Amino acid sequence: MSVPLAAAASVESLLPPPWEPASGPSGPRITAVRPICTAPDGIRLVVVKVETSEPGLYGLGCATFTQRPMAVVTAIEEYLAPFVRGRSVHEIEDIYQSAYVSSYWRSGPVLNNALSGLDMALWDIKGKLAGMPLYQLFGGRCRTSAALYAHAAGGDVVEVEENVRRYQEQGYRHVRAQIAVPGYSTYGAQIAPTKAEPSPQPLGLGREPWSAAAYCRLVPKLFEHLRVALGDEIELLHDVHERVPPIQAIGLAKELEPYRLFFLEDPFAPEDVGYFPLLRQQSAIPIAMGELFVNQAEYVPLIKDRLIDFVRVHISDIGGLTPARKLAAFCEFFGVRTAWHGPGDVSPVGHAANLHLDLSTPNFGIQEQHAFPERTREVFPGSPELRDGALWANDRPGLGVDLDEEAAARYPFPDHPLNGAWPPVRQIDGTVIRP
Ligand code: GCO
Ligand code: MG
Repeated sequence: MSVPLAAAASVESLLPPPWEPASGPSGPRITAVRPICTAPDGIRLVVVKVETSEPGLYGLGCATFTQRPMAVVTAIEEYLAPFVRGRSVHEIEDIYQSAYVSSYWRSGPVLNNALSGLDMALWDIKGKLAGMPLYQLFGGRCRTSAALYAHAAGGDVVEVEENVRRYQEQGYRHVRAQIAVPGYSTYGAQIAPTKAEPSPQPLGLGREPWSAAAYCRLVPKLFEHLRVALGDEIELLHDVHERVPPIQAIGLAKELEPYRLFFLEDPFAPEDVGYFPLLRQQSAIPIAMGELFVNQAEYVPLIKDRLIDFVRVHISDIGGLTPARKLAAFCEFFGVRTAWHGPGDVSPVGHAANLHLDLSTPNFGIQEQHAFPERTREVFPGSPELRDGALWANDRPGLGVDLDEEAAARYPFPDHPLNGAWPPVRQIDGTVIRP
């Protein structure tokens, strides 16, 4: 739509689009799009509430980018809310398409998270209007619940083994195993230094360094131990978290192959995806990739060339359910399975969005679990239930999760000058490496 500059100053002149009557059967209209910040479990969560002209009708969406939450809040308040106020709640696809390109320079985690908050909330509203849980609108369930993988970690192989067993006793059949590397910082085992409250520090001081070589020597020993100790049944997973130089990651994949992992996650950083064809030639280890991708163009080559087996998509980072549904369908045609990102920095609203796709997507692979602590459940009544190593949806319309705003306000973001930003991870010589 070409709008003269003077006219562009008035939102009314842009809305509604020509085919949408100003009132009548086009249904409820968006009256407000509000970011709500809360940290019941110490993790900074951003959830969007979309309010409508129909009393009591609202939707919720996850917009959590925990390392840059206030940038997302600004994008919502200053740009997205004025852009969609007055629109009919029914036009999800058109709202997604027009909001996506309204910045001209598009995508990226800040804008996509803002868009996701709006998009998921509109799907939530659509489900409420239809009186159906979202998995019904998405075509109905193909399974009763979504199999979960839990995170087991430890300071040595025996401790990791004990923690895997603990999850097996609770009914889990899939467990991710991470081990601390003595003397070094590691992703996923120990009090994760990358997530500790940061303090600006001079080179190399204040925390343990990272060593790719020490890590790559230890991880095959962990999985050898686990296979011998635990037998063949248990499905084991591992997250490299992009920390290793590409050729060492290829070597690691080859060494891990005999232990039959369910998947090896993020062997390369997004910047190094050119290595996937080489990895594929050398190892049949199943690969999960993509939690750091923020643009559809990053997935397409890896899927169409059959270079990965699972997509690890952080749904709010790609803009919400609208793009995620298309991506899942694209994956189906190439035999790639879904493994939506589900750590603690996805709100229960986001976990519910994952779950409704898990239930209705034929090419579902596995769901990452996060056990919501009591305080998070207090803020988000209706959060999906974890039972027997699986995630279960309730039968409420829409996403099925609510937000108690008074409770949310009791848990403000932790007060810290960096407000969620990660401190650097460094090699022994002080060089910063990917987290
Ligand atoms: C995973 C992850 C996460 C991320 C975190 C970043 O669960 O696979 O890699 O733990 O590190 O979500 O904020
Ligand atoms: Mg990961």
